Amino acid sequence: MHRAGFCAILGRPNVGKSTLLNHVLGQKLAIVSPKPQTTRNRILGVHNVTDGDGAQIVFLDTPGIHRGRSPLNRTMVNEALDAAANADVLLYLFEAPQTAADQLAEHFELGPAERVVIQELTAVVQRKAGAKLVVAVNKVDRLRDRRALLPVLAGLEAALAAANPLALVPICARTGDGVTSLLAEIEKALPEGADVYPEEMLTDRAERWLAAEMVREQVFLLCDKEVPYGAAVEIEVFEERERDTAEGGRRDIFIEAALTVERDSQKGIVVGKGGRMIKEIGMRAREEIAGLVGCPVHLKLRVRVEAGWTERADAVRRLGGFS
Ligand SMILES: Nc1nc2c(ncn2[C@@H]2O[C@H](COP(=O)(O)OP(=O)(O)OP(=O)(O)O)[C@@H](O)[C@H]2O)c(=O)[nH]1
Ligand SMILES: [Mg+2]
Repeated sequence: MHRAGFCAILGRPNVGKSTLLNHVLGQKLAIVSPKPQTTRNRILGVHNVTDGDGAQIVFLDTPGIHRGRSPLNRTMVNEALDAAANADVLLYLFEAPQTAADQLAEHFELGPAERVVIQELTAVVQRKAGAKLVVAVNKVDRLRDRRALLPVLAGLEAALAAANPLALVPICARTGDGVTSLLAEIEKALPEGADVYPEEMLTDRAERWLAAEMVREQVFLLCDKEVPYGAAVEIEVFEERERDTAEGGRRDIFIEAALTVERDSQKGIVVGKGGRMIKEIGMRAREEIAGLVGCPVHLKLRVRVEAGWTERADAVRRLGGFS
C-alpha cells in the first residue's frame, strides 16, 4: 500500500521549520537563521521513503504564521496558509519552552501568538475533508529535564482537541532526534496513491532562486536590526559556463545579483565601511551556492535602494519572490 502526498510544515516564525526540512532531505535547501521571519516563500522538498511499501512525502516549508501588518508580512502569512489549505498533512511545529520543568508544571500556558496559529490550523483541518494534523515539539535539546515535556504535551493536546491531532512527537530538528518517529507518523497520515513527483526530484525551485536565497541568508546572519527585513535579492545574470579542463568539461557559474534595501541608511549598513560588509556577504554566499551547485561560482553583488518596498503590494510581488 504505497502512500504519497503533501505535508506542509507550519508554525510560528523561528521554531525550526526550515531546519527540519533540511534535516529530512539531508541537504541544505531552505535558508536558516536565528532571526524570525527568515523564510518568505513556500519551498517544496521531496522525501522518498524506501522501506516497506514505500512512500513519498512532499514537504512544503512555509513562512512563519505571525501578525505583522505590512503587505510583505501579510503575503508571507498567506503563502503559509495557502500551503496548509493544499496539504494532505499539516505538520504543526511548536518550539519547546526553555522554562524549567517545575515552573512549567504550574504555569504552562500557550501565548496569544501561538493561539492564533492553532486557530488557523484548526480552521483548515475542519474545512478540508481528509486533512490530518500531526504535531512536533521541536528544540527538546534545550530542555534540561525531559519531564518539562509533560505539561507542554498536555497543554497542546487540550488546545488542539478540535483539530484531532494524530500524534504529538518531541524532536530535535538540529540533530534529527525523534525525526524518524515523526516521519513514520506523517507517512501513516498520507493518502494511498502513486508518487506525486519523479523519485529523483528534490525541489521545484531552480538553482537560480536558491542562489538568491543564499545571499538573503547572509544578510540575515550578518546584519542586525531591521536590515534583513527590508532586504530582497534578485538574480540578474545566472550564466552556466562549460570550461574545458584536462579532466574534461566542468562548468562554473557566473552570477550577478541585486540586493535591494528600503532606505539609504540600510544601504550604508549593507555596504559597510570601505565595502567590507557587502564583500563578506558575497564571500559567504558564494561558498554556500558553490556547495549547492557543486561547481565554482563567481558572484557579483550590487546594492540598490527602493524606498519602502515592503509596504507596497506590487513591489512585494516583484521583489519578495512570490509567484
Ligand atoms: N536548540 C535548537 N535550535 C534549533 C533547533 N531547530 C532549529 N533551531 C534553531 O532555531 C533557529 C530558527 O530555525 P529555522 O529553521 O530558521 O526556523 P523557521 O521556523 O524556519 O523560521 P522562519 O523561517 O523564520 O519562520 C535557528 O537558529 C536554528 O538553528 C533544535 O532542534 N534545537
Ligand atoms: Mg524558515
